[in-house]
Amino acid sequence: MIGARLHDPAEINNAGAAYFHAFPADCNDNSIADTCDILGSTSDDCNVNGVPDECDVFVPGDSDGDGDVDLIDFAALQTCFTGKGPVDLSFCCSVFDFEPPDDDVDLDDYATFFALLDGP
Ligand SMILES: [Ca+2]
Ligand SMILES: [Ca+2]
Ligand SMILES: [Ca+2]
Ligand SMILES: [Ca+2]
Repeated sequence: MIGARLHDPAEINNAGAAYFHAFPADCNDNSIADTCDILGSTSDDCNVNGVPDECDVFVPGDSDGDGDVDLIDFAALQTCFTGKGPVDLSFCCSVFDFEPPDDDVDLDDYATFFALLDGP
């Protein structure tokens, strides 16, 4: 907070000013606003939720982080499908590399995904 008293030599009204500057969200504590992390490519945001992906908490199979495993996630799985790896998976695609993770999204992962599918 920065404050400045009004010019009030007689100190009649004892007025002042206060300014509050809220620091923008910085979930990864790198002293760069998260929106700047994403815009400047310091951080990826593969699920386009405005939160750097390293701060997102992903559930296996839930690529968009909305709490379900549905056909939207299935569409994402299809774009992530690699066949037998290992390959360098993006953060969003790594949610489809089910246990035991082996750095690919292949038919084994595909089968596990369908066991988790619970949404429309
Ligand atoms: Ca940040
Ligand atoms: Ca994100
Ligand atoms: Ca989902
Ligand atoms: Ca895999």
